[in-house]
Amino acid sequence: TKKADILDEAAMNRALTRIAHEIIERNEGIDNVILVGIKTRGAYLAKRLSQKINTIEKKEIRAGELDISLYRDDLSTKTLNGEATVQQVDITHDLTNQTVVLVDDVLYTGRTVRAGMDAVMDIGRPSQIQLAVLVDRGHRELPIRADFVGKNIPTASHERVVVHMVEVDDEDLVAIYE
Ligand code: 3GP
Ligand code: 5GP
Ligand code: MG
Repeated sequence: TKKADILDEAAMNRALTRIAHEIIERNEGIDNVILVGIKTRGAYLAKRLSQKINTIEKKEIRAGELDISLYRDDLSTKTLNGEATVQQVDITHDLTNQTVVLVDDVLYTGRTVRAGMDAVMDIGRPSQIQLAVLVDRGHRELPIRADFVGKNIPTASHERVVVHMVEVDDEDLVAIYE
C-alpha cells in the first residue's frame, strides 16, 4: 500500500537538472567524465543526465552501461547474503585517468554499487569513481555513500521505494510503499 508520493514528474526533472549541474561543477566540466548507468532505471537516468549535460556544456558526455543483478532470497528483506553480480558490461571508452560517475535509481545496501565499482576497475584505471543516485533510502551494509543525491528518503527495511520512469513505466514518479 502506498504510504507517500515523494517526487512527481516536475520534481524528478528538477532533481536531475540539479545533479547535472553538480556533476559539471564538481568535475570542472565533463572532458574527463564518463557516465555509467546501472540498468535498468539507472541507465535511463544516466541517459537523461547526459542529455541535460550535453545541453548545458554544448558537447557530448561519454557514457556506458552496466547490468548488475542482486541475488536475494527475498527482495523485501535486507540480508547479508545478497550477492550483487555483474551480468553485462557495455563500456567502450578507455577509463584510464578518467572520472567515472556511476548512476543508479536507488541506493540501499551499497552492494550493487560495490559490484559496479569492481566491474569498472576490472576494465580500466579511472582516476576517480563518483556515485549519483535518484534516491538514497539508507540501510547501508558497506562503507559507500553517494556524491550526488536526488532525494534522501529515510525508510524502514520493509518499505519499498517505487521508482517509475516514462521510458519503462508510462510515468515519472517516486513513492514509498509499505
Ligand atoms: P531497476 O532494474 O530499474 O533498478 O531488480 C529489478 C527491479 O526491482 C529494480 O529495477 C528495482 O527497481 C526493483 N527493486 C525493488 N527493490 C529492490 C531491491 O531490494 N533490490 C533490487 N535489486 N531491486 C529492487
Ligand atoms: P543495493 O545494492 O544498494 O542494496 O540496492 C541497489 C539496487 O537495488 C538499485 O539498483 C535498485 O534498483 C534496487 N533497490 C534497492 N532497494 C530498492 C527500493 O526500495 N526501490 C527500488 N525501486 N529499487 C531498490
Ligand atoms: Mg536499480
